[in-house]
Parts: sequence; C-alpha cells; structure tokens
Amino acid sequence: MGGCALAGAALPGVVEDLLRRALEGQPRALGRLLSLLERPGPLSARLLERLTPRARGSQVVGFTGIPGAGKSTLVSRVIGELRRRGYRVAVVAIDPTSPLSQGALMGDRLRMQEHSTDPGVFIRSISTRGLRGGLSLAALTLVEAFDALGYDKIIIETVGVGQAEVDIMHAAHTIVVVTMPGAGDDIQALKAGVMEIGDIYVVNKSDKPEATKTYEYMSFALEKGDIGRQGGWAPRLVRTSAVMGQGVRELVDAIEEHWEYVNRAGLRWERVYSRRSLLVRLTAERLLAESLEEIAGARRGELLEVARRGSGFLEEALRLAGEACGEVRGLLGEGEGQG
Ligand SMILES: Nc1nc2c(ncn2[C@@H]2O[C@H](COP(=O)(O)OP(=O)(O)OP(=O)(O)O)[C@@H](O)[C@H]2O)c(=O)[nH]1
Ligand SMILES: [Mg+2]
Repeated sequence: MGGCALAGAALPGVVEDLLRRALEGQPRALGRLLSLLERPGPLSARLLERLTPRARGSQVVGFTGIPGAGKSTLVSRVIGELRRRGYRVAVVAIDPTSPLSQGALMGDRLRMQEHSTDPGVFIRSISTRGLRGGLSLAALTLVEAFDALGYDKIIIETVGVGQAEVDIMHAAHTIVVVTMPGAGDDIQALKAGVMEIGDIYVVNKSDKPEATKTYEYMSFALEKGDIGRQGGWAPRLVRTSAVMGQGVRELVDAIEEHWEYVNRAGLRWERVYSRRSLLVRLTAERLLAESLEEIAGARRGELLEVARRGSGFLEEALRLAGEACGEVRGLLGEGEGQG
C-alpha cells in the first residue's frame, strides 16, 4: 500500500458516487463497493469509516461445521424463512481453503441461487486471500458493510477448521454448528475446535435413518456440557433436513430466541465492538506483514548470508521486524500530514 495516505484523506469522486448509489440500494453499485471494501488498504479503511455511523448492530449468525454437513443448503432454507418473516438478509460465504473442496464456491452459489433475484437478499462469496488473516479481514469488513447497509440478518458460512474461521466465529452474535448423521469421528475432531463455541447445534440430514443416533449423542454431549458455549444461554439442539425443508422454522425460532437473549444480556453492541477490535488488529497485522514482505525482499542477500552462516537468526529477524515497523510508522506520518 506504499505511497498511499492512510489517514485523513477524502474519498475520490468516483468512489463517493459509488457509495451514494450503493446506499440508494443499486445492486451493481453495491457489488462494486464491496469489491473495493474487500481489498485491504487505505481506500477500504476510509470507506468503512463512512459506513460505520449507519451501523445498527444487526444480528450476525455464523454457520460452521464439518464439510458437506449441508450448511449451504441449510443457509439457503434459512434465508427463505427469514425473508418470510420480513427480514433483509446478507450472506458472506467463505470458500474453504482446502484444495480438496475446490469448486465449493460454485456449489455455494448454486445452492443459494434460488435467492439471486430477490432484492432483499445479498450473497457474497469470498475465497482465500494471499496473506495470512486476509480471509478474516475481508469477511469482517463485509459484515461491517452489510450492517451499515441495512441488512437485518447477516449470515457467515465457514467450514470451521482454521484460524480464520475461529476469528470470524468470535465476531458473530449467534453461532450455529451444523453436523450430520454418521459423523461420530468428526464430532471428536470438532470438539477440539468449534464444537465448544455453539449457541445452537443442528443435526442436519435427519431424513437419514442414522440421524436419531447422532441426535441422541449430541443431546447427551450437550447435557454433560461437553459442547456448547458457556454463559447465560443454554445451547439448543435442532434436527433439520435441509433438502426436505424440515426443522427450518424451529432453527430460525432458535436463532431469534438467541437474539432476544443477546439483547437482554447486553451483548449486542459488545459483540460488534469486539468484532471491530479484531478488524483493527487484523489490519495492523496486514500492514506489518506487507511491510515485512517488502523488506525481506530487499534484504534477500543478507538473509541468505545468515542462512549460509547458520547463525545470527535472531539478530536478522529483529532487524527485519524493526524495519517493517519503521515503514508502517512512515505510513502513519504520511497520513497525518494529509489531515
Ligand atoms: N439427505 C440429505 N442431504 C443433504 C441435506 N442437506 C444437504 N444435503 C446434501 O449434502 C451435500 C452437501 O451439501 P452442502 O449444502 O454443500 O454442504 P456444506 O456443508 O455447505 O458443504 P461445504 O461448504 O463444502 O463444507 C449436497 O449434496 C446436499 O444436497 C439433507 O438435509 N439431507
Ligand atoms: Mg457450503
């Protein structure tokens, strides 16, 4: 982002125009605005600050769980039910980073396609960003934008394995963990990760005969307190069949009840602020990572020398880190100068 002012600068006229049209609800302008926001940098940060005064602290619902559990199919059903209840819905679908699930992005689009002509629904898919933390940053930025753009419910779909997913889940008001029958071993695996963060658990694919066993297992695990986010809310367990459209109303009821709880417990804005704090932290990491990459490139010779010698690792690392910090400080000064 070198050379660009980071603070205090006004938006270019074309962007100002785009922002105005997006706020009027023009879908094409909204799409282009989101593309600008997704690209980390000064422009995205400036734009975001124009949007935050409009934020309403809308409910952010994270859907996570094992690959193939039926999250996208279920989310599509949930969108339908939320629409029937009069809500405007935005979705951030995160493409799994695993090379095994290539094409998942297309899959998500297809599964939610039934809503593509509904002006009250906006679905945005994002995939892996080059630098670490990039995915979380893009997702959190989109959530912030949708909150300001008047969406009542914002859904994030992730696979729930990596750090990015955990970050994002911490930014949600309500976390729905989706599992499916015959996923016994996966439940064990998930326990270490997202299984303990759910407010609502879903056994999807209940049209399958093995579903009863999974439901009983989950119900037992919840009772024992093995899974579920701790606090003033007793985690719920819901049985659904996304393909048959069963249990969707109950799931949306649970999502609504949890929202009532969040408001009652005074957690609504607290979660918004913690998600924004994370956004700022990730932006800082991003700035440092970019500077570091640049500096490591420029010091390739010295790095190689240290590598050959097999010593002086820490000294070289400290030098790199110090120079990267210096660069970032330079950017800040530049921005302040623009006042
Ligand atoms: N029998 C049955 N199949 C389902 C149900 N829900 C989804 N499926 C099927 O399960 C497969 C995976 O569904 P997705 O909605 O893509 O699952 P996902 O969890 O979003 O998958 P990833 O995003 O790749 O992790 C598809 O073939 C769906 O048709 C259900 O309730 N019952
Ligand atoms: Mg999916």
